[in-house]
Amino acid sequence: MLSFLMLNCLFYFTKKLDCALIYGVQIIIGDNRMERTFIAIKPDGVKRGFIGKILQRFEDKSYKIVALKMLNVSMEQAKEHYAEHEGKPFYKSLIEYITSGPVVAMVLEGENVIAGSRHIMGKTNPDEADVGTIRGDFAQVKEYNIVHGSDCKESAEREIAIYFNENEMCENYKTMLELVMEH
Ligand code: RTP
Ligand code: MG
Repeated sequence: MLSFLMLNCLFYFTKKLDCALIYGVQIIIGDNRMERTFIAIKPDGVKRGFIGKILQRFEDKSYKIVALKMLNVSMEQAKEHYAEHEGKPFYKSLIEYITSGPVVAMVLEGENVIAGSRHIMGKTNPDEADVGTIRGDFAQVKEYNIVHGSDCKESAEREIAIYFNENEMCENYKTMLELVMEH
């Protein structure tokens, strides 16, 4: 048991430091890997007509859509969302970009959905994103990379709270995957 815990801690501490502790604690307290994440189709994705195609990628993976809406991101929401990037050279244009048109915001639920959905999205820079990922297939430049996804559990909880109220969560249904896994 002790070596199992140590192995997990070692693994998670090689990941991004800001998320390592949270994942480590999750394993130690024996939580399963069901998570929620915040995903947004950014204004360029909406304007280019890719809402359906992007949603399809996440639905194909059978992640459960727990909340979904289209909205204009307010300046306040944008600044709160991207607070970690304040002061960086691209911060101003990032805020302008995310408030430049509607986004489609959603909460997805599933096993390891935070890392899994970022895998589906691909790397930040579309030049480096694998073919088959959303960014690899639909984007060319880092500043217009079409989709956002939380990068760790702490970010997911924070971002979901910026965009959704508790009463907007629709969890009272079962996906086909949930039904299949009952047997
Ligand atoms: P996101 O938060 O939007 O899901 O993207 P990410 O985690 O893959 O990347 P992050 O480092 O959090 O950057 C947030 C967004 O800022 C823009 N960016 N521009 N010009 C640049 O060097 C630069 N770096 C980042 C991108 O739109 C990126 O998605
Ligand atoms: Mg990010």
